[in-house]
Amino acid sequence: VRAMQAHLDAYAAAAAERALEVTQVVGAALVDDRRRVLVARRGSGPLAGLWEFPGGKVEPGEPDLDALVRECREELGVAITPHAFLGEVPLDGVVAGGAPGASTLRVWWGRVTGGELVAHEHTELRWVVEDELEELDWIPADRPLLPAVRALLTRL
Ligand code: 9L3
Ligand code: MG
Repeated sequence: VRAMQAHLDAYAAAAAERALEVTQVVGAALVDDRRRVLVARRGSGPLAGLWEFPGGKVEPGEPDLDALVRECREELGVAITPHAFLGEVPLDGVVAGGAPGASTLRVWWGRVTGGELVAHEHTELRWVVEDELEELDWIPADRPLLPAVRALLTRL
């Protein structure tokens, strides 16, 4: 009985820890030397067809910027150099693929520093100028970041 109680305690502790785990998502606003930013169209899932800044979920214990570099390598086939933090937006934890609770989408801007762009997970990649940003059909989470991205493109 004592062994079973210890087992149940451990199980409850692990479950409580999981419930507190928050899925963080990182995204990259990659710019080129012509004042354009890279946008990507999601190919599958509930957000299929919508545009986003490429990126994805941060793994447990992984630093945000490591996740950003990893996601760009996995999704786009390129090496990137992050330059500065652009902004963050709250995300529904369940929508983000994690436990209920507050998650965030954190976006940095940066540049492609190696490799050739290939859409490994998206249906389309496009370099757009500032004026083209608002009219795209965005994932709701990404739209609040557009003023910061537009300001960035203007001052590049
Ligand atoms: N998400 C929203 N905006 C973004 C990114 C990269 C991701 N710019 C949302 C979509 C998913 C969740 O975060 O619900 C996890 O992203 P992914 O791992 O499916 O790319
Ligand atoms: Mg992704």
